[in-house]
Amino acid sequence: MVNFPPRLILVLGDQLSHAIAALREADKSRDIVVMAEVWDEASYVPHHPKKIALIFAAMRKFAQELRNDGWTVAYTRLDDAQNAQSLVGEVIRRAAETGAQEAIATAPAEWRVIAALEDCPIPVHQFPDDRFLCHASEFADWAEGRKELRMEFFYREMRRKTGILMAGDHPEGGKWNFDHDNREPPKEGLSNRMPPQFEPDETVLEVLDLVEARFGAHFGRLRPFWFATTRAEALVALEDFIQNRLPDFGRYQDAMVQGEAFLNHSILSMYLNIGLLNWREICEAAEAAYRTGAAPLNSVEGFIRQIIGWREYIRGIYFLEGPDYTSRNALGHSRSLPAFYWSGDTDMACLRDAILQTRDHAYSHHIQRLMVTGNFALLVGVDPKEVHEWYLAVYADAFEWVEAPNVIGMSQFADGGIVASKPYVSGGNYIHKMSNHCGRCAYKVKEKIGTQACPFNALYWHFLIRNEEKFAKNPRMAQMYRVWAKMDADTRAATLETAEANLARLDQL
Ligand code: FAD
Ligand code: DLZ
Repeated sequence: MVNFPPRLILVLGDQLSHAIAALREADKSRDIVVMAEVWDEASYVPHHPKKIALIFAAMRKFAQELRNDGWTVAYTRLDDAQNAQSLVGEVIRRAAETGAQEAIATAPAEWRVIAALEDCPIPVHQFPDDRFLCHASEFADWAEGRKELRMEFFYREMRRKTGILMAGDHPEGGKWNFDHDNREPPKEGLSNRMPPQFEPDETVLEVLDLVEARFGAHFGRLRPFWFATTRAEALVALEDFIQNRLPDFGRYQDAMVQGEAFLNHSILSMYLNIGLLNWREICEAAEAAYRTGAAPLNSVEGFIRQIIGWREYIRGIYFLEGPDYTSRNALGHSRSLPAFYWSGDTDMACLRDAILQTRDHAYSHHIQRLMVTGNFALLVGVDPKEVHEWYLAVYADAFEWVEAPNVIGMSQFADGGIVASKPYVSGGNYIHKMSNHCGRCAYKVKEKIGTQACPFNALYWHFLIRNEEKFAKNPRMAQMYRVWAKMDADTRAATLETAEANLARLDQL
């Protein structure tokens, strides 16, 4: 009988699914699963300590599940003496140790890691990651020949493809999109429905000590740590969302409440992105809640759209646009990220709250990311690469494939309008309408001019005026330029002066 050498089956920290392609390609009786906590991955940006702890703890537990299931697993801990501290280094080391001459991987979700595996001296066969609904090539076919890549049309294709929320050939309820009924301001007393909090077990406690010792200087609080770190726990988190927060998800999707980080959001992105949950079971659970009358259609449709619409669309854009996407800077912005993004030390209440929640939970919700931290960075003209690196570091769910199109494209308009048909910018009024921050802020949202005025107000006009050539002809923005034209000359001059003063103050920070 011929004895074939083992092959190495590489499983990365965001590939913790038993149905992952590389495991399907493997032979349990012959191959060796390789998993490694490595310095290179833990430090290419200063990840939030909670994010590193989530990934390491979930990796250790997944490795144990694989062993229980009969796999041979070569697992490297960060502090192991022999650790080569890079993914490729670990493949080379394990190959030398076991006699393996080739490796199998599920294609990584990041250009940087794909390129590293392609350059590995041990051949690494990369199999498509089929945990997504839409393969990159299917997205490219959809995009081919279209003048604009609008998410809404892509989403309808995904509804048809999956049959989710369909009534035969028609969308359930007669409409594809129920946002008209969504996005209400917070009602008085709207507060957190806390997601379930999981008591750290021995594995988690060990990881927390390691992360504290090695990454304690990174921005972000490690403790208390209550994230799910196994699929079983993530399923509990899913069930909790469906029962307790989904019914009002649509209504309060865009609401912001001081000190309340979670509201009606699912807090599932981090589990979905590392493979503990999959899109299908999440969407089926949400659809079942609608079919049984436990949640209304506006919430369920709005939620499902985020997952089979936005999430898949964003991934399609990342792979369509290629590795240079993170270097795009269509508006030529060059300001450094204000230092308070790393401390929360600002007297603007909305920014402070979003940044402190980020520090405490490695989480803030979509509207805080888009219309508070993202909006401010765009209005003041921060270099989009710096904005991208901040978002990639500070959120537990941040992996480049999903973070970059949201930041470079949706939030900073640095891709020139591929993801967003117009820049997501606003003055203080939007934040005032959707939150209770302004009543607790050092600035006055109703004032536009002077040192007491909410900085978002004058900065908003400054942004529009300095980019007039680019946006005045955009039909979705023309109205704002008409409003500006109708203001008297003194008000316009004072507004721009206020904005300049705000920008000068930022330079002194
Ligand atoms: P919910 O509000 O409950 O939404 C449900 C699910 O829909 C999420 O879990 C997520 O999987 C998906 N989803 C919703 N919106 C998007 C979107 N725009 N793109 C992709 N998936 C989406 N999401 C990440 O997963 N990782 C990131 O690094 C990330 N960075 C972002 C940066 C910016 C500037 C912006 C504007 C958005 C970003 N998002 C990112 C999208 C979105 O903000 C998060 O997915 C969401 O806040 C996660 O919280 P949740 O699980 O409670 O989501
Ligand atoms: C994000 C991350 C971190 C912090 N650490 C590791 C690690 O030590 N080992 C590992 O296999 N993966 C890690 N990851 C996830 C990888 O960076 C991820 O696979 C790539 O970003 C591709 O999405």
